[in-house]
Amino acid sequence: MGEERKLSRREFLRIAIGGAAGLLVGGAAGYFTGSTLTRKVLEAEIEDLRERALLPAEKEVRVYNWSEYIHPYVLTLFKEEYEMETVVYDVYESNEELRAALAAGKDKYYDVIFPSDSYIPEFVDQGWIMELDFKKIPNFKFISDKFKNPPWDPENKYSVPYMWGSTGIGWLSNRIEEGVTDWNALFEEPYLSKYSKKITMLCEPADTFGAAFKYLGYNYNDDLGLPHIDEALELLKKQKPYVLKYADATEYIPSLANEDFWISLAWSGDVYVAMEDNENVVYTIPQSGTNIWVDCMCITKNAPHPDAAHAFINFMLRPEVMALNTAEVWYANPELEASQELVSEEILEDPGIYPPEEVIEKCDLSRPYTSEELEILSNAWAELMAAPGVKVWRL
Ligand code: N2P
Repeated sequence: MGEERKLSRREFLRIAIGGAAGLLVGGAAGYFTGSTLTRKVLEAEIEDLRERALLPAEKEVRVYNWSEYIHPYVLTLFKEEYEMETVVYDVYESNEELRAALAAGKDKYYDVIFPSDSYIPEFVDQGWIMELDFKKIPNFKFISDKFKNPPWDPENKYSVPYMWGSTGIGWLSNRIEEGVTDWNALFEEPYLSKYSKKITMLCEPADTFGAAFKYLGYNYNDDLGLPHIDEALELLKKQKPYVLKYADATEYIPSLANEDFWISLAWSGDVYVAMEDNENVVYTIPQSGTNIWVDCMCITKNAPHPDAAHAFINFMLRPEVMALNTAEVWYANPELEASQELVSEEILEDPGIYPPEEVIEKCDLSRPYTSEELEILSNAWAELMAAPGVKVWRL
């Protein structure tokens, strides 16, 4: 499966990109072969979008996104089509890293950022993100209704959804003989002793604690109050001696693929990226459920290039661009009607990427965190990091 998947995907991307300056017209029409859309329909739609494209006077945009979260060619396309002189694109690994950067003044440097759902209210409170001008984002109409007015931005003023997914377990089928079906694989024997120092958790505090909450039978997005936070901290401290690392995507994608990590708490699409290089990599949504999250696009309140930032978000919402990004990063996008016929069946039908209703029902959807909760989480995380156990001795 791995080799076949790899070839067909690479082939597809080659075709999609082949159109070069023809954007997703010539090239993507090849990619979309087999879909119900004809080339003509697609061309007409793209022309229509082009006509209404709002060309900003600003010639630069600075984007700060998660690692492994865009098709790189999308940046080239944007730069060409919007006649940008400079597109700065930097990456981070967690919401905590993003928060720290903004707190250190990077809100005055970057234009577009991609916070996760739960963090948006705090970013508004801190004055880090602006109210969006939806007149400049006409492509918002492509977002499915179920992703509009979410609990973390009830009037849809500050954010636009980008990709959604789950937090689950990436593991190696050739190494873990018992297989992995649920959270016990991260917290119980025989897994801990047998796979000691082959287990990794996420560098994102909310996810590592969320996994512990879920294993303990609480909501993944527990209210972060006592006594649950202490219980989760105790569990994570006990687990820590068996943990190799609290890893980020830049680490766990290659390390699952090269079999340095055997069981990793990880984000769905990233594990599929690792699968491209190793067919033993598996992604499992734990049977007892997990978190379904939505990452969003926002513009910093002090953005140096607000018009270019709006144009960039609008460009990212084009169904063709959404589909191209989904094909690259293996995450589901929120344009369930508009972009789905452009997404390959292989992705649409994969329950680890677009989970079926009965799986989603067992999961906890993200909810907004208050600043106080984030403070509690950050203290608990600091205590976990200070606890003994993670050092690996090598001769
Ligand atoms: C991208 C990971 C983003 C998912 N590599 C985290 N919400």
